[in-house]
Amino acid sequence: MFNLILFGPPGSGKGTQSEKLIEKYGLIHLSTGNLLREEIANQTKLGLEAKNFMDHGQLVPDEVVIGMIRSALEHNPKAKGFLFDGFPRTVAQAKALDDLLAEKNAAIRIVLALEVGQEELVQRLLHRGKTSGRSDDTKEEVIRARIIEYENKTAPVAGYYEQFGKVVHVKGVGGIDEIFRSLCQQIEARQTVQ
Ligand code: B4P
Repeated sequence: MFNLILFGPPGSGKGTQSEKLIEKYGLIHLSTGNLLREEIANQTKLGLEAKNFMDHGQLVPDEVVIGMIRSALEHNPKAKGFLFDGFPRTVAQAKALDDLLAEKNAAIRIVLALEVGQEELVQRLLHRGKTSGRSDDTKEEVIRARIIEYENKTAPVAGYYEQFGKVVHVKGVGGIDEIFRSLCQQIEARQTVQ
């Protein structure tokens, strides 16, 4: 099983690059952001609770997202690998993911960390907010709150995986295809995806 994490701040290109990577490598895409937005669209209890956090630029509680990932893993027993996008976002989530994968005798192979400067992130998300219909992309103060939440709670996740030598930093500024090629090189340098 080949499992990778696409890591980076909000707006760094995780969702954009995930679409291309899953197509190329036949991985199952698990985006906690997308899963949460589906819950909101379906007006479930979980979705209504999550919306409150997301609209304020805050992370949704760990137990909610860990539960969603557990269930997604259970629903895909034959997957040849997963691409985790926007998960884990806290060290507690990272440890829970390691435990869930260990139950399948699997592990995270590589963490690809996209590097993008803060002002570029804000501009990208404001731009997306004009068309995405996402309430968390329209207000600059919410976007900046998401970046602060990232620095405080999510950036330490890279340190967690660095102790196992799993993190590769990739420049996330430039053309989408150029960044995609850099990501593919790193994946292929690590292993062959079967
Ligand atoms: P996510 O859905 O994960 O949202 P994101 O980080 O904003 O998106 P992403 O990083 O994928 O966007 P992309 O750069 O591709 O999370 C939303 C919210 O859900 C969080 O704030 C949180 O509240 C909650 N949540 C999700 N997961 C959670 C978890 N595990 N724990 C707790 N809470 C959780 O795209 C951004 C824009 O940049 C696009 O318009 C794109 O076209 C553009 N772009 C991409 N690459 C570019 C490039 N190279 N050049 C120029 N523009 C580019």
